[in-house]
Amino acid sequence: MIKPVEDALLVVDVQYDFMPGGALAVAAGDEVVPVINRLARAFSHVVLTQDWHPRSHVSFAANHTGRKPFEMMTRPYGEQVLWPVHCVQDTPGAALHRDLHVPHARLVVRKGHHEHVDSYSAFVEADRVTPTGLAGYLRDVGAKRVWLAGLATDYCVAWSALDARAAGFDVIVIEDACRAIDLNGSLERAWQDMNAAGVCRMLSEDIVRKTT
Ligand code: VGL
Ligand code: ZN
Repeated sequence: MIKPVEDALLVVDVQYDFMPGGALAVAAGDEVVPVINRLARAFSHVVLTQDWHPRSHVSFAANHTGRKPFEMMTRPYGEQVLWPVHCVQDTPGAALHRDLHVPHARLVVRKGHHEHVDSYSAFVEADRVTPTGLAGYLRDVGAKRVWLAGLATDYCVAWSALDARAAGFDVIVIEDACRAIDLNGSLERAWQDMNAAGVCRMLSEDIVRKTT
């Protein structure tokens, strides 16, 4: 058997709807692209994620009469932020940024595909029990450490980082390879939760040298 690689880079939701001008724009979201391209060359094992919702998705404010984006709504699985319509399956907004160059990425995990449940995490859906299969995949291929980059720090990156810890991986969030939505203090809370869970924080320059 080929020796397994213990480090996997998880690149979260680098999709047009999260870019400036997109449906759920993350400020300076496009700035992560060159950083991730540089990082990815240092990893032989890269997994990408895509937020991938049906048009009828529970997380869209437009699917709830009288509700507006960024309001909260109680669902059977917990509190749900109502978002603008974003990352609808197979639309241009759901596509990965064309400048993301990770030709050796092995797996693309699409999440949030169940109509009635959201999934910020690439590991477990928002009902907190339905697995995506990613933990099993990473374990199966011998990964021990999960390094995270992408969008958004305080939602899909943070939830994925916490679930990766819960699944028993060492977890490092590469801070400058992420950008946040920061809704009502969500970024501060996300870092508190990640620190408490033992998620490490690093800068890309400590992993890869910046070359011109
Ligand atoms: C995300 C909100 C809704 C994310 C996805 O990628 O962080 N945030 N869907
Ligand atoms: Zn989403």
